This record gives sequence, structure tokens and C-alpha cells, in this order.
Amino acid sequence: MSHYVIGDVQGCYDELEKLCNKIKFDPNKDQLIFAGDLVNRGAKSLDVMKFCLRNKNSIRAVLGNHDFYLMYLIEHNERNTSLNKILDSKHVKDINNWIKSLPLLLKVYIKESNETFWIAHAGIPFIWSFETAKTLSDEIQKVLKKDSYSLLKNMWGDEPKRWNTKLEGSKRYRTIINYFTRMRYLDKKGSLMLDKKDLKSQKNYIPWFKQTIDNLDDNEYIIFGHWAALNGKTKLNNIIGLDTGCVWGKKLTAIRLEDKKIISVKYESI
Ligand SMILES: [Mn+2]
Repeated sequence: MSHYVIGDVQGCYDELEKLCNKIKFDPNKDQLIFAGDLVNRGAKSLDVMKFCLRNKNSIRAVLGNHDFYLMYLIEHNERNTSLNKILDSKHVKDINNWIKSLPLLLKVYIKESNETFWIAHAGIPFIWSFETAKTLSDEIQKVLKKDSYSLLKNMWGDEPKRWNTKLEGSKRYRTIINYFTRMRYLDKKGSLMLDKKDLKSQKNYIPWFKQTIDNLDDNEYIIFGHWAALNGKTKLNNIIGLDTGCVWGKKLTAIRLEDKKIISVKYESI
């Protein structure tokens, strides 16, 4: 049995299939864990969702910003070109129920190596301990179960920029979701700097992982997606990026947790 974490698929079903063949994915034995952004932009988001439903028992995933966007479209009856096939599908209800059940953070422990892997779509900010991050992920999961319609309606926007335990209601949920699914740069105090995506160094813009690395023990790892421009490179052993820009014509990447082997397949143009 092996655990594979897979980076941003974004509707690239052909590449997902190719990657599964390459790792010889056996749903009866192996576990696939998606780092979020399963859908949108790519051409075959519906096929990716059907694959997930089909293999539900051997698949786990964390939510990415594009997965939230899909839930929003479904529940608020809006449309978007690359997701319309899902919206029009007879499986739309099952798809929504499955995505809605997903957390923002997953912890996977590998007994053989005594290593712990934390998985979140954008990452985990240094201002949260892992216990706090887990509690906040649980909180959003509960709200999604109870009142997803208002959560999805009020989750858009870049404010508040900074986490504060006193935040309440939709401001609180929006901030938690922004840290887990949209974060790239933080300032020294831990405020989200959502306006910057490029890799040029700029004062006060610190890649989140450069501060979070101090919270990690030697046998603890963080795996994330979201930041395609990094192409997986954090220059840190314990923080591993998996978004290698498949939907932008590059690669779809997986890591096998048992030995941390990286496996990739190239994007194939249609
Ligand atoms: Mn993303």
C-alpha cells in the first residue's frame, strides 16, 4: 500500500489517468490524496470529478480555491465555461456533496518512516500551530455542512488581511479560507499579501513557507499546491510544492509519501 499526494489537476483528466497508470494506482490498495484545485480551467473537470466519485473510498483531498468556486456556482446557480459540463451533469448533486465534505487540512502519518505530512492547498501560515490549523479546518467543514449557501456567498474578497482569533462570522470564515487556499506571500506579522503572484523579491513580501519552516520538526512535512510559478521549488526539504502547472502546459506531479519519490507526467495538448 502506498500513499500518493497529487498536485493541482485543474480538469486535466488525461494527465491524471496517465499519472495513475505510471504509479500503477490500485484503488484496492493505494490512497490518492489531492492537494486541491481538482477542477476549472482544464477541459475535463467533469471526468476528474467522476473519477473521484468512482474511487471515493481510496481518495482523499483538501479544498482549493477553484473547488470552492465550483461549489459556489452549483449552489448559487451561476455558470462558467470550463465548469458547465459539471453544472449540467446528472452527477452534479453527488459531486457537490462529495466536495462539500472535504477539509482544508489533512494529516497523514506514515508508520514505516515515522513521518507526518500536513497537506493544505496553499499551505499553512506560521501564525497557526498545527493544532490551531486543524481546529480551523474542522470549523469550516462544519459550516459547509450547516450553511454552505451563505458561506459561499460571503467568502469572496481579500479582507481582512490578517488573522485574529476574535474574528467572527463570514469575515472569520473568509480569512481562514484565504489562508488555506489562496496564500502565497505573507508579511512579517502574518498578514496575507494576496496582490502578488510573481517570484521577484519585494520588501515585506515573504513566501509563507520561509516563516512556517521554523514550526516543523525534522520528521514533519507540509505538502501544498496552488503556486504554479514555483514549479514545486521551495528550496526546503520539509515543505514540498506539487503544483507544476499541468493546466498551463507543464506537468502533473505526485509524491509517494513512503519514500518521498516524485513522479510526474507531461501535459498533452489535445
Ligand atoms: Mn489554487
